[in-house]
Amino acid sequence: MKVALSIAGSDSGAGAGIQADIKTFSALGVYGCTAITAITAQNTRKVSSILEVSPEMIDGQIRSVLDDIAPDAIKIGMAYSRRTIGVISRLLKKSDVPVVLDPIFAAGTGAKLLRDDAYESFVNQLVPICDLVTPNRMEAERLAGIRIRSEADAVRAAKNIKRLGANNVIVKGGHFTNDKVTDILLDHRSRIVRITKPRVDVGESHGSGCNFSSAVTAYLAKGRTVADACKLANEYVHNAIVNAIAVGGGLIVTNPVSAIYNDATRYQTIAALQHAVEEVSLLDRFHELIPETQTNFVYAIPEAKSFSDVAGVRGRIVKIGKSAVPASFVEFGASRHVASAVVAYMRFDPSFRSAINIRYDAKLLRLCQAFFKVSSYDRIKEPAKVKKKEGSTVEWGTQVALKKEPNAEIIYHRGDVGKEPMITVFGKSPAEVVAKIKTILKKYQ
Ligand code: PXL
Repeated sequence: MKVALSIAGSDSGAGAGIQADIKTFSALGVYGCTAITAITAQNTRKVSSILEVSPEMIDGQIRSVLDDIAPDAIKIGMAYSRRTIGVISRLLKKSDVPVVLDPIFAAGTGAKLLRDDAYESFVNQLVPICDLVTPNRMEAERLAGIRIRSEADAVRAAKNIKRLGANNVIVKGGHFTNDKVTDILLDHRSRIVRITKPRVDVGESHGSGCNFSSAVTAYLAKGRTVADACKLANEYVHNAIVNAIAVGGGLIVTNPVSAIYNDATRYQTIAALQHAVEEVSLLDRFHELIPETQTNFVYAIPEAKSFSDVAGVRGRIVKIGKSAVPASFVEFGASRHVASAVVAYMRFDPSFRSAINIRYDAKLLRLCQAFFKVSSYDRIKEPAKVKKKEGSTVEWGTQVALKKEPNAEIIYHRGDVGKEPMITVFGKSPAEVVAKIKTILKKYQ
C-alpha cells in the first residue's frame, strides 16, 4: 500500500483538516499518516479556539513517520506559526518525495489559521520547497499580490506564485461565480492545463480544499503525474461536494467517503437483484405472469435519484415457451419504466426500492387485492405536458396512485391506446418482491 503523510491541523468538527485528509487517503486506498500541527475546537459554525502543538512534538511526529514508514507523498495543511513553519521546512527541504502545499490562511467560517506574523515565513520557507501549491481564489490573490477576476488573471496569478519558487501551481476555480468551475494548473514546464467541471449548486461547503490537496497527494503517492493527479482529484472532490452533508447548523461538509459507500451499495444492490431474478424466473408457472412487453425486475440504491441509480435486467425477463428467461445480466440503467416507478415510489417512501411488473388481468388483480393494498391510476387522465417526457407517465401515475392510497404495495393501470395494461408489485427488497409473487402464484390457477 502506498503511504501519504499529512502535516496539518485537527478539526474537531471533522469536515476539514487532518480528519478530512485521513478520510480522503483511506477512500483512495492510500495508507494515511499524520503529524498534527495544531488542534482547533471547531464545528460547522465557527472555530472557537486554537492550540498550537509544540515545535518539538511536531518535529517528533514527522521524524517518527519519515524514519519508519517512508511516505510516497506528503501534504502540508494548516501551518499556523513561524515556529511550526521552521520545523516543517527544515525536515522537508530535502524531501525526495512530492510535497503538496495547501495554503491555509483562514477557515471558511472566518478564523485565521495562519498568523499574520507567519505569512512571510510561509512564502519564503514553504512555497519554495513544494512541488505543488493549491490555492483557491483568495489565497492565490494574496500570494500573487493581484486581484483575480478572470481566467486570464488566474493564469497571471499562477505565474506570480511560480516565481515564489513553487514547481507547479494550481489556482482552483471554486470561488468564482461561473456555471463551470475551471482550475488552472501551471506546471513545472510552464504549460497551462485547464480542468473544467460543471459547478455543483450547493453553496459554500467546508472541507473541499483539504479533500482536494489530500486527493492530489494520494494520487501522487500512487505515482501519477502532477497533471493527472490534479484531474483525478478534481473529479473526486466534485463527487465529495455533490454528496455533501448537513451534519451541523453551519456550513455543509463535503463527503469524501461517499464514493466507497456508493460503489459498495451498488455491488450489494446488483448481487441481491441478480439472485432474486434467478429465483423468480425459476418459479413454477411464473411465465404465465409475464406481459406482452415482458417483465423487468429492479432494485434501486438507497439514494436513487434517476433510472441510472436503479439496477434492472438488460433485455428484461422474457417468456420463451413455458419458461421465463432473463435475456441478459443485471445492470444499472437497464430499465426505464419499472425503474421510473421505483424512483417515484421512493419519493414517497425511500424504503420501497424494488419492483417487478406483471401481466394485468381481472383474476390476477383480484388476487393482488386479496393479499395486498392495491392502488391504481388512469393513463388517459395524464396531463398533456407530462406525457411529452419519456418515462414520465409512470412517474406521474405512481404518484397519483400513492396519493390515493399511501400504503399501496401494488399499483396497476388499465392501459391506453397502444399501451398494455400492467400491474407493478413493489417491495423493500427483491426478496420481498419474490415473496409477494409466490403468494400470488400459489392461488393463481
Ligand atoms: O479548510 C481549511 C482548514 C484546514 N485545516 C483546519 C481547518 C480548516 C478550516 O476550517 O480547521 C484544521
